[in-house]
Amino acid sequence: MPVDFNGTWNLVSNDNFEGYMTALGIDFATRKIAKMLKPQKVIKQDGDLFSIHTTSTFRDYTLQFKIGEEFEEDNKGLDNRKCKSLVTWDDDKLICVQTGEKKNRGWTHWLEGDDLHLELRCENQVCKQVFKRA
Ligand code: VLP
Repeated sequence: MPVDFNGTWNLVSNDNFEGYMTALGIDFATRKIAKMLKPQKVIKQDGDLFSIHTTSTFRDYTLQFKIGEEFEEDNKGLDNRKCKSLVTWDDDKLICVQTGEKKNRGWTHWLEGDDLHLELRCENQVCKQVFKRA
């Protein structure tokens, strides 16, 4: 029985988002706005099917996927680079590998106590975010 990520989650900490955005090639002005944001995630999990809506006052991003099925991701409103993404379980962690122009791109979600954790990776940069239930 896998972990249950369902819920609405508010960002409470965001370590090295600046480094992650720089590695993605996000311009200075956009980074200044983006790092002030406190995004919310709404996660819906139904068996192998997931949707993750990341919303903020500036931009929103929606991702839908099925575990183990590679799909094309457009990263629209983020860095706008297309990649091939694959999400799998590694024990209780949800791991996404985003294959494309950027090396070592991907993310990992897991639960720790009542908190949702997210590690975002791009090239040599790692951003660590923690969310609490809304
Ligand atoms: C781009 C990089 C900020 C910064 C400019 C726009 C959407 C795992 C995964 C599911 C993510 C979030 C990636 C954030 C990259 C920002 C707009 C911020 C709000 O989440 O939950 O997509 O990859």
